[in-house]
Amino acid sequence: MQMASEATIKFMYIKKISVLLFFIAISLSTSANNGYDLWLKYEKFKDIKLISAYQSKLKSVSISGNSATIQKAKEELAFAIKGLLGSNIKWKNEGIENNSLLIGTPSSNKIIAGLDIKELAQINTDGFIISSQNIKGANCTIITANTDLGILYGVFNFIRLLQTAQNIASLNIVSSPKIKFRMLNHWDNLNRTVERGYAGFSIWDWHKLPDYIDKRYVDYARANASIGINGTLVNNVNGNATILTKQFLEKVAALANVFRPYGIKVYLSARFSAPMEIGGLKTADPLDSNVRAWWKQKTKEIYSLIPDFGGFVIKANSEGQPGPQDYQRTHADGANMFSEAIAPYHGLIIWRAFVYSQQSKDRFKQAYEEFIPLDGKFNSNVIVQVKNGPIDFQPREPFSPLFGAMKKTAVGMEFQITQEYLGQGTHLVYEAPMFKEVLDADTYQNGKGSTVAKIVEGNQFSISLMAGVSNIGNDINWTSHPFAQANWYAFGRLAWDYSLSIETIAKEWIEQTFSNDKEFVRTTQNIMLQSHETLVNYMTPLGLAHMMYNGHHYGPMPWGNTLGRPDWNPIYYHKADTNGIGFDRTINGTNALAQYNDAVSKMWLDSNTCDEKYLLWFHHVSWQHKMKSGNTLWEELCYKYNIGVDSIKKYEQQWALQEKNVNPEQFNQVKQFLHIQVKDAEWWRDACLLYFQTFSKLSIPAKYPQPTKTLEYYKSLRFPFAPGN
Ligand code: BDP
Repeated sequence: MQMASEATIKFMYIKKISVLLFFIAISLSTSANNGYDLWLKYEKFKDIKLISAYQSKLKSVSISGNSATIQKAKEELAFAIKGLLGSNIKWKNEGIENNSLLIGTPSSNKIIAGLDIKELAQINTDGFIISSQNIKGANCTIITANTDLGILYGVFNFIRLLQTAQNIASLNIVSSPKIKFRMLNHWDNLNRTVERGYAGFSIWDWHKLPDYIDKRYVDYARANASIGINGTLVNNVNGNATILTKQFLEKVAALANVFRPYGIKVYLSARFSAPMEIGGLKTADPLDSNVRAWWKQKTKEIYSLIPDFGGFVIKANSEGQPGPQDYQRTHADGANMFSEAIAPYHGLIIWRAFVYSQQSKDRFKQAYEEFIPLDGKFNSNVIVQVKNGPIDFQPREPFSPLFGAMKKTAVGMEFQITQEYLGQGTHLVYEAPMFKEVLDADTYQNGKGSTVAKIVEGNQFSISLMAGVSNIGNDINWTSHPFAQANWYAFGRLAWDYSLSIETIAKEWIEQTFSNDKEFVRTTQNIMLQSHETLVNYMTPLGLAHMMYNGHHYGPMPWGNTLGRPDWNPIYYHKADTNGIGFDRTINGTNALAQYNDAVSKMWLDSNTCDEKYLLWFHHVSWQHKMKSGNTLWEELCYKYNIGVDSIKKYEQQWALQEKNVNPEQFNQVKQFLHIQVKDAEWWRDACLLYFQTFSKLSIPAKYPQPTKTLEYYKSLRFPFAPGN
């Protein structure tokens, strides 16, 4: 073998090094752009004037208090300033200086106490105040609150002002969350699969816990605290009793330790039959004294490991889960058993109202029918968690009639952030308009203006709750679709303050996540604001619902009629026949409309005046039914499906022009996802119209593209390993 010359070896060595450097450079330049940092990106401003304007207002910073929470606030601020302005904070211990930032509660900071700020009485324990003050001739900005957690929230809010390039010279922000418990619900299994999760596996690495603490847990807590989320249910509502064993509780305790400084409490889903499965009892009857004693003991054990444990979430007698009805007891009997066990520790019992059985003629009505008779029978530390709509997180649902109808029971909201029925991991859908539509809906239950949001805020109860089923997984960017991060963000912002506008939330998210470029923000915000209506148009227009594939729920299957229970089949929901389409929920049908206050049912009672968004939710109308546009129902359906497809195509074109404004990695990711979304929208349109055409016997107007494939083709599609199932 010929020996390589010294020069060749040197050359190869240099080549190797440069290849290595190239890869290091690539990974450094892209690591900041893979979406991991969420809306906490803290990238240095390009605008030098803005940097110096901020620097001149932040000559020094003092922060008082020495709790772990204050320490986190301090770290975050230093990290953000370093990133955004490229400079280190000059920390000051005492005294006042012109153009400084002063942070503390009146009890930790004498100067702030001396200001005697009246607004502190207006905010609750989590609220904060950010205001510009002149203290003894020095112009300062202060961040104050009644608690250290309020300070942390205030600091995150101050950082948001910087990220969104706000003027901080004259501030007067008084902010307090309207909802007390602002929670994420993770439907995460102990084997790390995530029910209805589309962003990889669970971020909880149970096997390595409690000894290995993934940095993700800290970043998860930072992200949640930054938007005010203060609770996390870490395991699936389809519970596994193993989470309640000592081995797993120690793992949960390790997570709780990470979250505590960020004000986030841990909750657990309690499997009703756990006393039998892990406790060796013969029954889980909630009135059995041994069962009650078992839960008391278990709760005591949990609090010994996690002193600030938030409470239990229970899915009972729903979709095969065990519950009190297995023993001829009521939901209230079940909930109150837990309530008694947790009362000494001031924890919360969250009892889900998502119940349905095949006995019911109309699944829409069942939760109301089961829970209204129990109103007033739940103990005061129990809150009933109700899904936003009466069925199950469909792209559009009218609000659940339970809101406002339960007068003597606290009722919380459950939204689904994960996009089970909204295109899953690949469709761009900004959910804030969907959340807001429900929150703003008037129930009329306590007179005009009793919006769902006000009912959830529930002033007469000491507990109020908004929960969102999480869309988080271990994908590098947490949520698969970069824009799905906006849904996590928007959920938190609305749980804090449901009066925030969807426009504001979208804008601030875009600015923090991508860029402050005005044109980019405008275009992207427009896409986001329209995206939900667009999805409704190409999936379930005019009040259609639940036409997704069996099981995994990806894609259209309006013909579905093979599952054992009628209410699991799409044909149960749309009821298409040769006469027409839609579910008659008037007095001629199931009369579900009667569950609403008269003022509401009046709006939806008549198929000629009913808001067309909800038409087929409440009426079975003929294919020739005259719509407000002058179209027949069939023509309107064709129009809606087509406008849905056209809108997505338009977003695809608009996004293609944004290359210069977004980092290449996320730009390309969104571009590819939009392409999938276009294809999926066409698939939805063609599959649904071809299928409904078998009943309407009408042709698709010639002005629209005609399907290029047959109905049989669409029926033959299978997705055996679709995620989240
Ligand atoms: C349905 C989901 C199912 C959940 C259920 C629930 O398909 O996976 O377990 O909701 O909320 O939407 O309990």
